[in-house]
Amino acid sequence: PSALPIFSQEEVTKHRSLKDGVWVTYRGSVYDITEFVAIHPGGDKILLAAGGALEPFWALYAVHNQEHILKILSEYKVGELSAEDLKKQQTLKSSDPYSSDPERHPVLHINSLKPFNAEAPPEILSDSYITPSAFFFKRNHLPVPQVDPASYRLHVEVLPGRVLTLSLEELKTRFPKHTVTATLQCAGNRRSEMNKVKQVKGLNWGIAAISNATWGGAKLRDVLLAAGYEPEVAQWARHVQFEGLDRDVTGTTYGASIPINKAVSEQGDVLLAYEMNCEELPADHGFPVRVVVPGTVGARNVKWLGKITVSAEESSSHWQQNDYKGFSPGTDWDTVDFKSAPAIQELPIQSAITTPADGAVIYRSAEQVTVNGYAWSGGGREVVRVDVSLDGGKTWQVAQLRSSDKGQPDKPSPQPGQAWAWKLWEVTAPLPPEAQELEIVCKAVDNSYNMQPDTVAPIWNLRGVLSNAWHRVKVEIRE
Ligand code: HEM
Ligand code: MTE
Ligand code: MO
Repeated sequence: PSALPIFSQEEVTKHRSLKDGVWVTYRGSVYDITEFVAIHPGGDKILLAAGGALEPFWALYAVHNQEHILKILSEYKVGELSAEDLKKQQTLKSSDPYSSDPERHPVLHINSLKPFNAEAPPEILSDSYITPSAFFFKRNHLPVPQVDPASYRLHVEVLPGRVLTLSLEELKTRFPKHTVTATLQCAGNRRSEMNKVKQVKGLNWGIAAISNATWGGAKLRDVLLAAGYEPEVAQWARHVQFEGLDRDVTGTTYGASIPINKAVSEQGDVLLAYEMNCEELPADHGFPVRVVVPGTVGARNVKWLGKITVSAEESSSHWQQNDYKGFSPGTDWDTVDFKSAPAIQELPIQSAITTPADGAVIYRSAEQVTVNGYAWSGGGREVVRVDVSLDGGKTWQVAQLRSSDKGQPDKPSPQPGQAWAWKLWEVTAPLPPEAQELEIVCKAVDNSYNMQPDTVAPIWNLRGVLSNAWHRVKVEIRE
């Protein structure tokens, strides 16, 4: 029984601004979250719920249905909602915006169901050079939009007010089709390792928020040229903005942008992809059209693409401005200034061990151990070496790299600056005679001689992005 006051809905609704205070209700309780608004990781969207119920918003942004978030909320409790008003709320039950999401393979490890975020078990990842679409990681911020391919239109605005509109058929027939094999990695890949240092905010990704596919589509460069991109535009243009067709409750779409140079460069290989692994793009990966920006963080590879705009400014979207940025380990939510850091574009060098799994057991009678993994670097930089240690980093050996499936001949080397796809690697070594445990470590080197940092703590950041320290797994040796 709480000693807190009882409020009517009318009273709660009076608190809809920072000036009058921001109140919300949740499951019959009333919260004054005025102080929390400025430090909310999801930005000022939170104000949409001001004066009303959180439930319909949290049905859409179901990332909130977690213990630690309910705990934050509980700190702001100021009272109870009157029984009569609570009953009225319950008759307003909203329908589930995720009810038309596609089916997914049950083998995926789900990090969040609504929106759907999932990754493959690591051992599946290194079993094929091209990740089958069903096992390709899925990272959605919103419900999957249902797009009718017949009425689909892509709007391309190069000069203000002059819009080229393309149907799916026109995109496929008016422009030559290119295929590019490119690895996509979420900025949050391996975030769970940062969580072990100190809690960060974000989905708890393991090592498989990275996958490799062959994408087919029109070159963004060709489409921009057809839409009127010319030297005069190059004088003022700095960015290309993309808008998705997935929307939140206010109708705001997912959005991001990339630098214009990447978009128009012949060597940039940016695609408006309508095929993934030789099939039509699956619903989860952006059907009917997505942007593929090789070498660039997943967040800029906008799915369910609706609009392209050439601009002097970056995208103003939440995900470009107030998320997907890196900060010092000394910066926390009370001191962070998102304007002070650039948006992540190219990603740093990365590698991880896919097998054996952490905690696996190897029997002495096996005499040897085989270690598998992946390695990739952003910006088209090629992975040139992976070092593997079985003793926590004291001694090292060089892994064998491949850019194809096991037993298949390697692909020809990419041009410098166009190494968009990962390499898989493998080491087989005798078990050290005395050891009862192995601490297996890997680290990769790219052709700029960029290397991974050895530990996580010095690269910890409040959002848990860019997690690329040496990957370590412990394995027990049993007699
Ligand atoms: C993210 C707390 C209300 C929209 C988050 C996160 C926290 C949080 C802790 C980070 C989650 C994570 O990534 O692990 C809260 C609390 C709320 C509240 C305590 C109420 C008092 C709202 C409302 C909205 C909203 C009402 C929308 C109208 C979002 C969005 C994100 C977010 C869009 C980012 C999700 C993403 O990364 O894709 N919130 N939130 N939040 N929140 Fe809230
Ligand atoms: N595009 C739209 N329209 N909506 C999204 O939520 N998520 C982005 C990007 N493009 C997203 C999007 C993020 S953060 C990543 S990591 C990649 O898509 C994931 O692509 P995938 O689901 O095909 O692996
Ligand atoms: Mo992402």
